[in-house]
Amino acid sequence: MDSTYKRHLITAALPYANGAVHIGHLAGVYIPADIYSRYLRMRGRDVRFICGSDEHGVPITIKARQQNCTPQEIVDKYHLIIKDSFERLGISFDIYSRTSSQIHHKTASDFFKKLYEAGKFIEKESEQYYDEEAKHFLADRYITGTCPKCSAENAYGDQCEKCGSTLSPTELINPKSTLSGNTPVMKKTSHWYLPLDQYEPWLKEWILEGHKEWKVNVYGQCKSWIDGGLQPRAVSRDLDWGVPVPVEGAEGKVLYVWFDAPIGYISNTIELMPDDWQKWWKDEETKLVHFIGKDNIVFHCIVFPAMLKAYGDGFILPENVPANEFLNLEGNKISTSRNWAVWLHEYLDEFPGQEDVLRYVLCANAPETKDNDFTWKDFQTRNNSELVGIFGNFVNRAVVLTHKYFEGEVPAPVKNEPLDEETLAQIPVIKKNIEDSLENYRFRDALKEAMNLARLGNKYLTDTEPWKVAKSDIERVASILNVSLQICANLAVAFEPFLPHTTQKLRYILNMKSSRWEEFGHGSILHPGHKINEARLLFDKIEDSAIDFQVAKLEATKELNQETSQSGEAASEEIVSQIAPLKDECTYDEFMKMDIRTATVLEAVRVPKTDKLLQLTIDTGTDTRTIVSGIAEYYSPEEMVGKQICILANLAPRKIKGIESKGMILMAKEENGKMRIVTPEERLGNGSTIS
Ligand code: B3M
Ligand code: ZN
Repeated sequence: MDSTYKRHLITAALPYANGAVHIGHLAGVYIPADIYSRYLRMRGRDVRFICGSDEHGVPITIKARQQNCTPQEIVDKYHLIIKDSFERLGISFDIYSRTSSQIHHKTASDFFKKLYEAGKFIEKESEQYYDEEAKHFLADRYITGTCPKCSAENAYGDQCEKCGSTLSPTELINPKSTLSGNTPVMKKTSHWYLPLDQYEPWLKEWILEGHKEWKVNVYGQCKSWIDGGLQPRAVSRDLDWGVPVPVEGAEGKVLYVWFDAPIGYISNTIELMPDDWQKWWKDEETKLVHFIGKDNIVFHCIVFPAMLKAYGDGFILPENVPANEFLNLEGNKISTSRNWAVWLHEYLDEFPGQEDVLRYVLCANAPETKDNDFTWKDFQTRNNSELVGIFGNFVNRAVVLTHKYFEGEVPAPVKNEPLDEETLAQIPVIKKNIEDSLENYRFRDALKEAMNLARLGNKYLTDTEPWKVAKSDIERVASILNVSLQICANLAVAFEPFLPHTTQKLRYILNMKSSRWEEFGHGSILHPGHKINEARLLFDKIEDSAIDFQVAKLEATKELNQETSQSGEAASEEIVSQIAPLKDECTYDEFMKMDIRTATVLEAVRVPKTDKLLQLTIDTGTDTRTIVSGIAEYYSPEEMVGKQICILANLAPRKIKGIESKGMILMAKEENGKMRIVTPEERLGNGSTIS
């Protein structure tokens, strides 16, 4: 245990506020960081767990343009969704703030200014693409063109999504600005750069010599960056969204998002402790640990430390950066743009009261040393066979039997046998293994050890069979249940960092006021005569139907992605289909009478004796209703379950084949007859209004 440190400052990567949080973020960063912070607090350490939304950067401005709103509106929306979903999952930040805050703008701006005035930057002029109509320099993502490697259309200035090549804007063939559609011109612009090359000797010493204990994937990436020769790194950008560069004549320029974002850790700390923050960031007796994903290693191990080093003033450096690899979903890379993800806020809505199941599965499968895969089948199996079948089953039997034979009071151990001591002697061993694993950022191993405690209890009860012994020897049963209840009480402590919702329930059942780490490991937490409460299930079985629904949702997404790419290909083959003539003009008021909303298909069946009709049960966000639709030729009932659709919600109800149908599904229909449902670009809440 790091008893040499007075304080522990834990940071978790600031999630971009241009989308929700998904299971990849949780497994990679937030669940391990929360387990570590909770554990340290239980050990009585002085901890601050810092995070907040990362609200600048080009992706946010692109999303704002796509959604025809401002970047501030985008970050306001997603900051709240992210913050709320973290709270519901039990991620115990001491502060979750945001980088569009005034305090962050001031902190980042002052940080830049100090380095600028100390001459720590170099200024370089370069030529960049400029859109003369939009009067805007173009960030890489604002330029598209033909990929020089695979000739795919619509490659971006930094990357071709088709062949995955990393590009630079000048490589694109026939570049176009996404702002005006025009061909951009090259224009001179100057920016400031942090000369990372000047910090190479120091970084070699600090990391390659001084932190050989860092995780192999982290140390290895740092070594290859340093051995590859560090280059000056831009710290400003031509953008109108971000922290303005605080230098005369720098209008239209902002701090590069990866310069300002890590300073967000500092500004969040200042916001949390305005008078006290300095000792957390400028005292060697503070241990600083950054929790991140592997794509952020260079920024947290090389760029940000170089910034702190350049700033001086006693800023401490990270003691460790235990970055995780990536989590895939059902064998494919998680992708927010293709909606191939399990979104935390959706999970919490669809699995109410099962927050800890997700925490458990994502910790058990965490990509700690290599990319790993999340499947819904494995999620169900781990819940049903491990949480329900072992942990929950053991606790339930111990508590029910204590009520059955001892009126809910912890019995004194009257008739002990060697097995009892042998079993209790296992507890401190398991505790030590958990401590070693947690203190070395091995969270999967720590969780496995905690689960071994539940297995120990479950096996002990099964082997001793108190329900049989009770017929002849109630004194023996007293000892067996005393041992079992001690193991239950130890579980309430051991699992606190991992499954906080569950241990809260378990403490209630055992009538335990708190769960202090130092109690863990003893065979006498609950004293004879201690009254426990009635049993209640810690975990619920997850049925196949719940898993089928989730898989169907993903299938619908996959199909939509395939269509989108196919229709993209079809378009590039210049297939011109007959297009229906426009209808007569309608007035704005006439259109506004239509109430068009999103909905999700819950059930779907064929209408008997018809070829074209499906009867759908849908959730409109305000009600569950039936719609009959002529799409059976294009979609099977199975395909429709889980799909998000758009409906005309206020169409007068009508009977179709004797079934009352309330509303109409929006379908796109080509003149050649092909029909496809219309669905939002990414899943929204049911009942979202479409205008
Ligand atoms: N906003 C998250 C990411 O790269 C990025 C982390 C910033 S931490 C200072 O996914
Ligand atoms: Zn390409």
